[in-house]
Amino acid sequence: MKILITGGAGFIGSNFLNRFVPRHPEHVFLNVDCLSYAANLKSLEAVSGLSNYRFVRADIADQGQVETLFREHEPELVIHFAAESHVDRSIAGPRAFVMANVVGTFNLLEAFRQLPDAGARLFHHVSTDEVYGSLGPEGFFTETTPYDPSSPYSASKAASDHFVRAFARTYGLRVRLTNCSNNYGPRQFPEKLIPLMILNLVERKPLPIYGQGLNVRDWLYVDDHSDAIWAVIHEGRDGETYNVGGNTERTNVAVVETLCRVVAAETGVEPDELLGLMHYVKDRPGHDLRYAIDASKLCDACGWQPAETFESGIHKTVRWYLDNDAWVQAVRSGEYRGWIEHNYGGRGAAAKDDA
Ligand code: NAD
Ligand code: TDX
Repeated sequence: MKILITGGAGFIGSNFLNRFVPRHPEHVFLNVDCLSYAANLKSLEAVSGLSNYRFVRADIADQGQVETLFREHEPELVIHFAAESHVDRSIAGPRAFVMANVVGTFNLLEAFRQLPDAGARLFHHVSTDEVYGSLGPEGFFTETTPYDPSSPYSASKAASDHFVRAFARTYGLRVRLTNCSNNYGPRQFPEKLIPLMILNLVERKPLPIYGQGLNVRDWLYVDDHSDAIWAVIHEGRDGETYNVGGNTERTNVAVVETLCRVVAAETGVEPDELLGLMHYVKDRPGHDLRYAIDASKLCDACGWQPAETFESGIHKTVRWYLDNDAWVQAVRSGEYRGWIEHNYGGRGAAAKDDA
């Protein structure tokens, strides 16, 4: 099968490709990514030489590039990860989120529905639990919870979800959606809570906790998310949405304390020295209090269960960041951006094979 993956150079997409490209030589995986600040081709070194993997640099917000790609490759399955994904950036500059997440998704759907025999192909949309807004201290998000997004990021993801479902109903497309809780694991860009804190701990920098640190997130190890998407593609039903979550609610303070203790143990430092770096800063505007997922529909329909506990996943994640200094330095230094520009040229020059 020809599988077109968008956003495969980002955190979740690259972990997905590292997991499934080597296991499935019978499928061809075409990774389409514009290589934004959040992308890292170093995350794909293990698969980039495999014969069933190809990379194309393209911007999904560019209608012409998307049309060319779809005409040329005629994917049987699209798995759509690409997005602007950082909530704080969406508060500082929401326009990029409308372009990538709303216009980008729309362009993919438009090109998808024009493929020959489009109704026989499958479009899998990767989305977030943030579309449901904020929970109080009790209850869980289910697939029927009304949409109530709080940030420009979550509003743009909500809009993209609506377009996917509307295109299915209007044009008879086969679509499936997954709305997942917060992911963590290797290869995550260090602007999100867990990698940011790990790297600050290693460098003994302050650990900035928004507000009182009592906001709750439901954490899921990234490979468990990838397995959930694979399970929905193989066992799920067309037109359906599946919530994905790890039943692992933690306050932000509890997450940061755990990270302090794990990094201390892994590096032979006194935990108190690291715990002393915790530092409370101004809260995020529109900061959702709590996310918690009821994943029973997915578990019942597709037989999915998370394999990692929070403790095992956090240990693996801390170890990965400690062992992959070259990846970390590349993301942090301007040198990596220079390499991308040198090798891949301007953002507009895509829709042709680059590797
Ligand atoms: P990420 O920011 O790490 O990666 C996003 C990737 O998309 C990058 O490689 C980037 O270059 C690419 N991209 C962005 N705009 C593009 C464009 N216009 N054209 C082509 N490529 C573009 O994000 P992530 O954390 O890997 O998230 C992947 C998907 O999963 C997103 O749709 C996100 O909404 C969703 N999601 C993320 C989480 C999470 O906790 N990270 C949870 C639930 C859902
Ligand atoms: O420095 C920080 N300090 C802090 O207290 C950062 C970066 C975050 N936080 C808090 C804000 C949140 O309550 O930690 C929590 C997690 O923050 P993020 O890592 O920014 O994630 P979140 O805002 O919850 O959104 C994430 O989960 C769902 C992803 O960014 C989205 O892409 C995904 O859809």
